[in-house]
Amino acid sequence: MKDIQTHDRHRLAEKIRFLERDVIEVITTTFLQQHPETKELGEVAKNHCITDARYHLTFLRTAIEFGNKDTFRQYLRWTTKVLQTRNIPQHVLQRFLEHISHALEPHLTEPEKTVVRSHLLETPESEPPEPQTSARSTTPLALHQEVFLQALLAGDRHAARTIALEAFSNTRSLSDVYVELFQESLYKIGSLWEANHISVAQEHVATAITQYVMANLYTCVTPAQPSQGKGIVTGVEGELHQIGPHMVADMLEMQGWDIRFLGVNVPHQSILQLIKDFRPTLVGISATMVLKVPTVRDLIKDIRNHFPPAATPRILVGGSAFRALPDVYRNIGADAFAYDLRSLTALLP
Ligand code: B12
Repeated sequence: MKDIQTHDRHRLAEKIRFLERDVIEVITTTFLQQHPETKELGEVAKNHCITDARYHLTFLRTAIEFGNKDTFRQYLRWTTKVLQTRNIPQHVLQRFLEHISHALEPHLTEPEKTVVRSHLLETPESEPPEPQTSARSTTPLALHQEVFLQALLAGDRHAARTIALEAFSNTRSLSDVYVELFQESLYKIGSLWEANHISVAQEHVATAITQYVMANLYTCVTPAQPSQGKGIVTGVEGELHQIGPHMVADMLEMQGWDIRFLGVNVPHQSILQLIKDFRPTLVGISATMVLKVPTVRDLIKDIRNHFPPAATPRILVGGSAFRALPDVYRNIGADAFAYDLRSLTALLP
């Protein structure tokens, strides 16, 4: 983004955050007035407007803050698809984005308006996003993957467990089973939900089954004796995606790290306290939602402010948010980023 400097981007992102509440109110009122057909839906339509506007604004300011318009484009492609599969035509989204632009513009300078318009008013491409994948189609576990996904869709946790144990006995590699079976199947589950082919309940069932199978599978391996040092793995406040960091914690433990896995949505003060008490040399932070990247940045800043450089652990970040923004880890003060479990292994001593 050439039209605005880095510090101006931060200021604009902050301004959007500050204006959020008022802008949401203006957009909701205008949108509902201009679409009288939504009247019969009453409060439901209003609540949808509020939620959508909050999402659009949050993704907008995050993309602006990190100077990465592609993430907003990707978000719009995703939103377009979710709406289309629910019979909401693309022009409704476009009108909605125009309302956001109009509501923001009176508060913006000319260069800021240009940036906001360039994000909001470019027609979102309607083709579906590329499915996230890191497994090659020729992977030795391709067939297992196919059937594991079917077991998740069928809600059959016993079948899923059997398939995973079988895959493990073939490969003897926990990271292969984690990535090729669990991760890839969950990415597909996400795409199916996005396309409205499965319900939220089915997505939850698939997640719960995967967690059950992971726990079962982990009893089949013997972690190495702790020899690498201490580490903690955590998700930031507001982040609910737990399986990725769980895998990272398991993998580090397998490789001889003494690990404390905190789960996700952890208050930052508690993370800082644990670092103080446990004194890890490694901290892994996970974020799935791009809009959580600023929260990761704040946590890293707090860690660096709280501990002198010699006592500061090495900070690794990962998760889908960073897969979408692979260079951002440097700007937010992390030491390294790992794309998945295999690249994590490559980063470690
Ligand atoms: C399961 C799931 C949920 C569950 C999570 C439950 C749980 N206990 O974890 C629940 C229902 C809570 C959920 C909620 C939401 N979700 Co969700 N979810 C998913 C789903 C289907 C799977 C996530 C997953 O486990 N992936 C598998 C793991 C293994 O992959 P991973 O996290 O990328 O981890 C790997 C690497 O990234 C890396 N890694 C991860 N962390 C770390 C950390 C470190 C330090 C390192 C080094 C590496 C590393 O290693 C891992 C192994 O290789 C995804 C689909 C997807 N594409 O991921 C959607 C998805 C992420 N969710 C999505 C959405 C929209 C939401 C909600 C907003 C939905 C809603 N309307 O409420 C909320 C947001 C909640 C929040 N505030 O965080 C979207 C995000 C779209 C976007 N553009 O950002 C996705 C992509 C679905 C989709 N295709 O539309 N979700």
